[in-house]
Amino acid sequence: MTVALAPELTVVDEAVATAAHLGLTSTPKTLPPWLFYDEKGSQLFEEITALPEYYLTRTERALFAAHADEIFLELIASLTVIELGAGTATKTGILLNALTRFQQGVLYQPIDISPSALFEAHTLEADIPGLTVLPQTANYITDPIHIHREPGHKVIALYIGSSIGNFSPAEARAILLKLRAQLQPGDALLLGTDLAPSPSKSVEALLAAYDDAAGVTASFNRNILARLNRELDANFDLSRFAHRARWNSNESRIEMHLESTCSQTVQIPANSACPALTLHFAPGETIHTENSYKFTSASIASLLADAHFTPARRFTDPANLFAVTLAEAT
Ligand code: AVI
Repeated sequence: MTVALAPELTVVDEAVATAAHLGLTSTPKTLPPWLFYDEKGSQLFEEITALPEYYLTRTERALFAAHADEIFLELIASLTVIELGAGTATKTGILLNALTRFQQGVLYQPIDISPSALFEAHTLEADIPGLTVLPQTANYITDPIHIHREPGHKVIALYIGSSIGNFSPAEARAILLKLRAQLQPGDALLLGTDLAPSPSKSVEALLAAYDDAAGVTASFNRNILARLNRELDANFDLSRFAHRARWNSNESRIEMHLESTCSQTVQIPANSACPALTLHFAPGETIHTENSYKFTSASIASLLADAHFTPARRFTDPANLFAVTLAEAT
């Protein structure tokens, strides 16, 4: 007698499997950008931040170095600091260092989904005398945010690094509204945003930041498929997907895509979360992997107003590449 065996299902991270299934069965095909950030992708992103073409990180860092004192003097209050999506918090050290010169003892609460990034953020405590780090492992989009407010302190929430740019306008508004619900009038938000092209910022420079000569961003983009091969046993041939960065002027965003260079079929076997999937790609068909929105002073102001914040100070570099906005919760 032969016994029919059910096909063996691999046990996978269900969020990864479900997101891949949903995105790759959509028309046009998409993958959500949070899938970039496995261990390899996080390493590649760190490399991106040091690339000559990727001006965002170093420009924001320079703005912090130049204006940290003004930011804290503007607020004239004892402050408790929280940070959404803190990551390893390397740039934040500049701000925290400055704040410890204005007040005795600073409580810093980094919130991030990655425990290993928060471990790194915790090491700031050893470098900055007077700093106490209280990390919170949470997804600030889906999980509740808990703020520990010291008595008599205002809260300053940091949302920097242009992280807000990776969300649609509706999602960005929802994130800020959720944050605002945890704040009191008079609390503050420091928001880092990348800026739209202007007479001093060309579309070419913007595109180069997302398509660098060394090909690190291309590897970062393709790593999303490598991750699906590793974790879901998919059989994407990475050499058959070209990295594409496009400027979408109607939406004011850089889009990253992976373009199929030929007609091809890719399999994702059945797993504990999803049935098997056979994907067909036409030559030139793309998987849309990321949006990175670019702002103007008007679009920053209207995003803040929608979430009940009023801009108080705006800091930009001479070429208007990047903006750091200090806003007050109203
Ligand atoms: C994390 N985020 C702000 C980056 C950005 O610029 O949108 C992600 C990135 N994608 C390609 N290069 C960097």
